[in-house]
Amino acid sequence: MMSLIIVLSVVLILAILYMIFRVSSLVGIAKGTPVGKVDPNNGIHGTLFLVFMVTSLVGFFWYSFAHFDSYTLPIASEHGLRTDTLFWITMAVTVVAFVIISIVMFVFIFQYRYQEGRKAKFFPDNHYLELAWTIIPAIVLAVLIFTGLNAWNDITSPASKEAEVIEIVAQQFAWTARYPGVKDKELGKVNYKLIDNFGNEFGLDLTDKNSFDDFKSLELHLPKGKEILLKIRAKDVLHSVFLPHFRVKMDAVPGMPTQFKFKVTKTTEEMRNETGNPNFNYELACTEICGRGHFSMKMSVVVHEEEDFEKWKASQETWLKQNPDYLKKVPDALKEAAMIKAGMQKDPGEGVAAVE
Ligand SMILES: [Cu+2]
Repeated sequence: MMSLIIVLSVVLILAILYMIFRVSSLVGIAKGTPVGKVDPNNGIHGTLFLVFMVTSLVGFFWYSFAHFDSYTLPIASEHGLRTDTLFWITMAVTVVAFVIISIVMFVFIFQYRYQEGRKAKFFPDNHYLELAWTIIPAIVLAVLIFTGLNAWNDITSPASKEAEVIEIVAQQFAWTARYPGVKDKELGKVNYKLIDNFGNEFGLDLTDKNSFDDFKSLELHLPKGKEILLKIRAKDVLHSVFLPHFRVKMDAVPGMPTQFKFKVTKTTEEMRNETGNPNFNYELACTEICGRGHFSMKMSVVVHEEEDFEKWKASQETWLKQNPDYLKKVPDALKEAAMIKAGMQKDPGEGVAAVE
């Protein structure tokens, strides 16, 4: 009902504007102004177009340079350098085209404005001109697209075997990370049908022995200088993983796991020194409008040197240890192994200095 009223009001307003226009032209005719006569302010309009061109171009360049630091973040990943270079090359090419087109457009409006007694020149076509404005953009675009495609193919190529695999799970409105654990370094199997309200938010399949030492984290910890493979999934609606400093962006799609591999080049500490901001923290943000709480969907990211990262991992409690009720889901034959692997029971083979 409300939208019908809005549509009707818009139609009415348009009709009223049209009537005002009609009335003013009729008044003009009644006053004796000849129809089709060029507005005496034509020259002023032409000049105003030039003024608009100069102020907006100056404003565009001033803003782009003066506020450069507020819209470009420092890069902290290997592929980020490459994508940023491509981005700035594309930007340079398009800005040159934009400036030329703007100048030609507005200068022509001014230069060829109506002047009494001037006749237009008949200029049907020019093959050389048409070839030039077809072939030059075609070559430039092909070079941009193929270098971009090449970079994209490298960035999305399979990760190496040594990559640090981390799972990131999106849901309205939080991120949860799952690490494969320090014992087997393999993520346990998951099944969405096993997700419940009591603690199994990952849908961890406890019949798979790789799941015993998996652990959960509400902060994303990453090692510097090591390839990282983020395995991404969503539990409800579309979300999007965005790690702006690493130039990582990948949608999290329910029912369709995605992934992104990258290598971080600066630890949180190094970034604090570089930016001169002792409170600097990397962050992961959701860049898909996923509901009312979308704005709050972020996660802190901590980048360590590799050995500190290993220490951090070793200090984490396994998911199974935090949710001991789920031991009953582990097949009887695997229970003891599960308790040892989850750090709930000492490994008899390892002696006194074992887990815990
Ligand atoms: Cu989201």
